[in-house]
Amino acid sequence: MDSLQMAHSGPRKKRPRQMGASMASPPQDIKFRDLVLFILEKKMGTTRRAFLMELARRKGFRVENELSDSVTHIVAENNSGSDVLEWLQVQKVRARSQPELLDVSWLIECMSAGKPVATTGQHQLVVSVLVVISTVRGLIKISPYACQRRTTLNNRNHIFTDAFEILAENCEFRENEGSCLAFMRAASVLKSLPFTIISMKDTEGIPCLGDKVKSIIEEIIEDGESSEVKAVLNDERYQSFKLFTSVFGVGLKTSEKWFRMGFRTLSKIRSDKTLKFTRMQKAGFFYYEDLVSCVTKAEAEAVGVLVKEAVWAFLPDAFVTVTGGFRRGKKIGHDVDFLITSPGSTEEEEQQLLPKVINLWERKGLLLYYDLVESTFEKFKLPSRKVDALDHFQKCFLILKLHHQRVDGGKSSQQEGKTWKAIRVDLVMCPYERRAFALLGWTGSRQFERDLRRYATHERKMMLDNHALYDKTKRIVLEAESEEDIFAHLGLDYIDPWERNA
Ligand code: DCT
Ligand code: MG
Repeated sequence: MDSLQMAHSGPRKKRPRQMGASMASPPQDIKFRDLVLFILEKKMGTTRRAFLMELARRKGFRVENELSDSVTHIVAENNSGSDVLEWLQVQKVRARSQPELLDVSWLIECMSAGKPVATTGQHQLVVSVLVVISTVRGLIKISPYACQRRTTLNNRNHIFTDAFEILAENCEFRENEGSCLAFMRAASVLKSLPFTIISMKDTEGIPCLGDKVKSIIEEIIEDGESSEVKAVLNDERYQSFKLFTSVFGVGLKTSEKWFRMGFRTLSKIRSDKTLKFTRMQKAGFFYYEDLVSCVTKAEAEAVGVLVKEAVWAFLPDAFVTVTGGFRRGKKIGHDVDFLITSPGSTEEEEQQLLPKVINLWERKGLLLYYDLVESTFEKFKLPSRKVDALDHFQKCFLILKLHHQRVDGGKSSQQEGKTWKAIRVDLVMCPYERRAFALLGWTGSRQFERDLRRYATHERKMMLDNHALYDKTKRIVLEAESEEDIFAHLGLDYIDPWERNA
């Protein structure tokens, strides 16, 4: 282990001379003939490289001094897959068509084991599918996957993204999935740009911008607005669907029905005696004004206190984490989402928590609406193939009564008479060992999640959902203690929650 620690800690100041790179090592027995290693010096340094080469050879690995077409594994340190590829491209000698590109952590594990260990996503250097584009500020790299882009709330292209979000919504209302996705992807990539688009030249090379999207960008640059967006905003169907779906519990199907029946306003629908409403829709109408006015950060924090008080009354060791838009740093949201998990609970205690919490709030008169969805979670089930699959954890969709005095000590704006506001809250309860997957899934944004799953499927041959990650090539389920672990399994750079506003 001593030598390995040395491998970790880098070169010592007084290294014996025979460790130098120029020193040819004596021929040693090669035990593992299937592998031919090459260790990249770039960013690793001559001394450490020589040390690792020597060590690997002593353990029976074949290590080449120079790159050749017989090399099967290239080991690098502090380099991304793309860095290594860039380096390979300028070499005079070609490597064979597809050597594995691995992080030095793989070699160190091999040294520990005294034999080659299987390569996993943690070791593999990903050659990200980045497109390099030239801008006034120099070259920048943009991935077609939102999970490889850092998207903060600092959107420099609102004028375009607002337009594409309206067009996407209109396509959703018309159940035109393909176009909906194209507009959402365009909006998403534009949100991540570190500059504002001011001419068509700025759009060159940016992924996810098809001809249709580009023609709309061009029109907005020239005229300040898009005629298509204008038409949508004036469209009766769009306006009605937008209005109807703003009611909690009303989706596309109900909107379609009401629209076909000729309804155009909520007041007509509310007062119609022939219509039947679900329990959810009744609550949606009853608390409509409160629910359409967004939840502020201060209100979300006050709800957080309420949730923690209730949860900790029953499970003092539980972790209560705000997820959704507020975890991504948003200042407003349509609801407040929480993930709850408890390291020390039995399955039964876990299952009992949400009903107990609901019961407590009911007794305190804080529960305005609830819908408890029982868990359909199965431990051994593989992740879903669908990009938009619902998860299986036990969860609860609520409307809570939040007293103004609980927000900022009552300093916030108060309506005359009414001393509280109805707030939409989602609680999700997950088994402790799945918390990283649940947290990643419930933090969103939806576009970020979709692209994570798409990336896992198409670029890594893995399946990811809110419960688990499965490696189809190795046929193993990959465990994770944290979100960082999941990104590492996928070979992705870690993206912080506030950079997931795709
Ligand atoms: N999510 C999920 N499964 C669901 C619903 C949501 O995995 N059945 C994920 C996707 C985003 C995240 O949870 C939070 O969902 P929302 O609250 O709908 O979105 P938000 O990003 O929090 O936006 P808002 O501010 O509108 O609440
Ligand atoms: Mg939310």
